[in-house]
Amino acid sequence: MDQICITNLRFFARHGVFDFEREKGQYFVLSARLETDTRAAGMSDRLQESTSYAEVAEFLVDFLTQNTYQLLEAAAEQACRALLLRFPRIWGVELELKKPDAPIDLEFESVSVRIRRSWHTAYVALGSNLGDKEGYLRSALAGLEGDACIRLKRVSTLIATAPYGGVEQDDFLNGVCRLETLYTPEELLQVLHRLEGQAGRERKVRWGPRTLDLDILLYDNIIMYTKELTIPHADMHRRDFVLRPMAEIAPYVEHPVFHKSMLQLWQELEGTWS
Ligand code: A4P
Ligand code: MG
Repeated sequence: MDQICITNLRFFARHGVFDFEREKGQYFVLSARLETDTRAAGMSDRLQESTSYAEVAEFLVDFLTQNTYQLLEAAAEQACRALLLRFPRIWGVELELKKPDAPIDLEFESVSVRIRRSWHTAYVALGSNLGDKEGYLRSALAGLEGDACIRLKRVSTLIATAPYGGVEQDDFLNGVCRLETLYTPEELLQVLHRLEGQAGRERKVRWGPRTLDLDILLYDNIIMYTKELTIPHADMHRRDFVLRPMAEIAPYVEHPVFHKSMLQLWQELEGTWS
């Protein structure tokens, strides 16, 4: 992706673990690479189609002088988050925060923390088969939309589906959505669990009836398998109630393990792929 770079911006602030650092303050030096698409501005020569580096520089300095952190790690983390929330054209940022006068009794040029943070694209499956099914799904979507670190981009048609998995139960209402998020997969899962909790979800029977089930299907192109999380969702390629709505909103998105598009996986499941 294209980059707009700000190099060695110097400002006075009060970050540090020691009391004297927070009382006296010291100079910090910041560099940022803003990941954004500059093509439109490059062709039109209009600032409205880009992000003003002056505005970004002022925003970062204001943020880092108005807030105080013990650690460079925290200052960098929070500054990246604030920046990505404030400037919608910036997809990612690499930020280095240097402390040239860090309290170390040795000769050195500076110490620094450098991190890269960005938005991520995730697909989430929604399901309900108890009570006001549509109401539960709509409030879950509203909950996602209301979270500052999530941008809900697209929601599939909600479809009624027969229960899958061998447990005798009421029909489900299912759908999927595409979102952009600043959360890691683990943090996103926590948000989903919180929304399930708000819908009064009780975990009694595996694959059994539930007011609300929210599963992460895909998260960028990552493949992960931990005690907490399997991404891509381990069973998505066998589920019509996932692949049908995915084929609607993301037909050409590729499954990172099988290297097949959502449309192809769905057609294969239906037996119509030729
Ligand atoms: N977990 C691992 N990977 C993921 C992931 N990618 N996304 C872990 C979300 N969670 C993931 O889930 C148990 C644990 O799975 C989580 O704590 C998380 O750490 P759960 O929702 O608490 O338990 P569950 O309902 O027993 O399992 P699960 O896997 O959510 O159920 P399923 O597989 O989603 O099946 N039929 C139709 N037609 N439509 C449905 O929506 N849903 C189910 C539930 C069965 N049959 C259905 C439907
Ligand atoms: Mg689940």
